[in-house]
Amino acid sequence: MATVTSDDDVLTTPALDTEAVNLLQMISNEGGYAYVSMSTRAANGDLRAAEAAREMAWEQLHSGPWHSVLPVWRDAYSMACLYVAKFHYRNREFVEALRVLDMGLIMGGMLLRKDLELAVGKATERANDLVRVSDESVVNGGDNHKLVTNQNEINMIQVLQILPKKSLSCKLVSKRSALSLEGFMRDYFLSGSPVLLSDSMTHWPARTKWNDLNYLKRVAGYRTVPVEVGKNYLCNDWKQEMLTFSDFLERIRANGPDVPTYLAQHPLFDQIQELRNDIVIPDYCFAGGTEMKSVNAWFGPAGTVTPLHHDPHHNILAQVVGKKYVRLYPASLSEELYPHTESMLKNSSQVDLDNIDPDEFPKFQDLEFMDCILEEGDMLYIPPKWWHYVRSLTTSLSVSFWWSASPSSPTS
Ligand SMILES: O=C(O)CCC(=O)C(=O)O
Repeated sequence: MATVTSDDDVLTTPALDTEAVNLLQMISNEGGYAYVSMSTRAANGDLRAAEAAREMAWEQLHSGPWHSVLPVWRDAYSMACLYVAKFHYRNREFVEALRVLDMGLIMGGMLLRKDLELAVGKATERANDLVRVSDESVVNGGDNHKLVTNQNEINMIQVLQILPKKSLSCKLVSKRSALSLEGFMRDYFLSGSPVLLSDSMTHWPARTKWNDLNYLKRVAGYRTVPVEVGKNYLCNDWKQEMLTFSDFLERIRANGPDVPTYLAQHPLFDQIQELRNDIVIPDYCFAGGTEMKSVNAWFGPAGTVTPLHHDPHHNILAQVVGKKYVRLYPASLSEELYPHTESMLKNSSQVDLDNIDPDEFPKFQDLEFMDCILEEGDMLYIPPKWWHYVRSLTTSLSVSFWWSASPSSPTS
């Protein structure tokens, strides 16, 4: 008897169907004959061949620095992920399919992105349907489902013991409530001065939704995300891992004595549409004839540290859940901040603010800085090239918006 396959059992991949022949030709041109052979077998439903093709593309992605990887290999990786996911989906292994699709979204190219997104939508729906019947992962009762509660109120005496020396004793970043775009341009953007902007994100759905573990698990629990584990990216024991968002949230909740797990500088909102719908690009990011460069998530437990560094873009760092301490030094003090000399780390300071060595870095000692505590609902404007050090004081979910001003803007 012939097996009947309904549309529901198949992941449709319109872009892959149209682009496969061309893409395989381009991969052949780069000498990827083994990949082409495996991928052709994968298209006929051979899982092992699909896994092998994915492995081959993965090796290519890791064959040198990221910027030197040929874009065709990123598309090849997405292609193989789609073949593997199609197989799992047909077998009703929806969580497994999602894991592979997310890897395609995170590591793959743009050519087949629409297919990956379409497939994620279908697989998420099917995975949630299965779980709705018996949901054991939902956290019930009281405040248990909250990431941050009133009990997490910070004690300033304790906080000052954790923060770098002299914190909150110099100049505080000025704070403005519900500042207009014109006011922002006139008083801060044009002069390149930091400002703390309060009461400008009350309308974000994220402000009411993201402090709820049940919500986050429901919309993103099965999704795979890259996280950083270790004191910070300048330390030797620092590493990256891939985790499901659910497992990541559990780690945040457990936040034991070990080193923190930080979902840092990840374009989560390109990956997870439901979370994208919860945030709003602040009007301030339209200052200067904008080009949006990236919107990144910074999610983690208390105690994450982003060491002193600077970025080339204008930045609004929006605090959705929890609190962070931020310290800022102007670009004019760069020399006294001892930037690393290797090209990859040139934008990071050698000075560890949590353990300053005055003999090694004598010029650093008496530098003036500005700092602030970024409270839930606050946004901090960090002008381009301003050095910043950030430490989370509670579990914290923040979003950064990086943009560049048009070349004709006085601040570009
Ligand atoms: O929140 C953090 O830990 C760091 C944020 C940051 O460095 C940025 O937005 O550029």
